[in-house]
Amino acid sequence: MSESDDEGQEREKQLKIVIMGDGASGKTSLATRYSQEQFGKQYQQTVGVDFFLKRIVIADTTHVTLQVWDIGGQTLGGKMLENYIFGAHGILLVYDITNFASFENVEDWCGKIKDVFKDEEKFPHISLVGNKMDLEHMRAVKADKHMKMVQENGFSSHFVSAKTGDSVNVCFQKIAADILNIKLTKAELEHTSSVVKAEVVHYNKDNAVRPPSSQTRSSMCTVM
Ligand code: G3D
Ligand code: MG
Repeated sequence: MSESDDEGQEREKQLKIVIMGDGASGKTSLATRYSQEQFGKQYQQTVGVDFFLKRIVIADTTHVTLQVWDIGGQTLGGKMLENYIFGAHGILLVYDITNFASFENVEDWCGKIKDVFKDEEKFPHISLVGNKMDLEHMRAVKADKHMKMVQENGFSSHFVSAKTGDSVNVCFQKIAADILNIKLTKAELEHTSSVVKAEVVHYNKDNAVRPPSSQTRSSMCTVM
């Protein structure tokens, strides 16, 4: 399918999704896995990549472009952090299931989100994402602790492995569907081959403070 024969133009939506969490929790690995279906290669070495675009189809009819942002080395006190979060439709709070501190710090990351969105009408969809499920034998955060946090805060819940790719596509697919209020059937959740295109984007650092509007989506990006 070419770009132009997408007859459902008015149905095409773009969602800003931000991946947050402690350093080494696996944010970049998750972004790499989702965008390029690989682990620990190119993406991390690619200077100047702030987000990538991934076009997906939900429930066979809704075309969505996910604009996935990795906050990179931004810490909670980082000056640019608010600009990364601003305008997000969905936020993944990623922690490493083998690192308890990374789980505890999720609350602080969440506090930052509340701060940024305190005057906004729409609060983003927030998902608690336990990464490194391939290291189950080294788990330091019990699943019930994870579920308690999910329930107390109204988060959605995901467990993934960026390393093996386990549940990564489904995680993003489900988050996008939740944001758009589309209910996926079990079959659809398991059928993750509806990804049609992924692009890595170079985004001018000088402009990084502003999230791009949906109108400018592909024209302002350099596609690798
Ligand atoms: P960050 O972007 O949140 O800082 P990274 O995290 O994506 O750079 O990942 C930090 C380290 O965790 C990396 O290891 C990476 O390979 C590893 N990692 C990320 N996701 C997974 C996962 O799902 N399973 C396992 N086993 N490891 C993972 P190094 O050794 O390169 O620092
Ligand atoms: Mg990183």
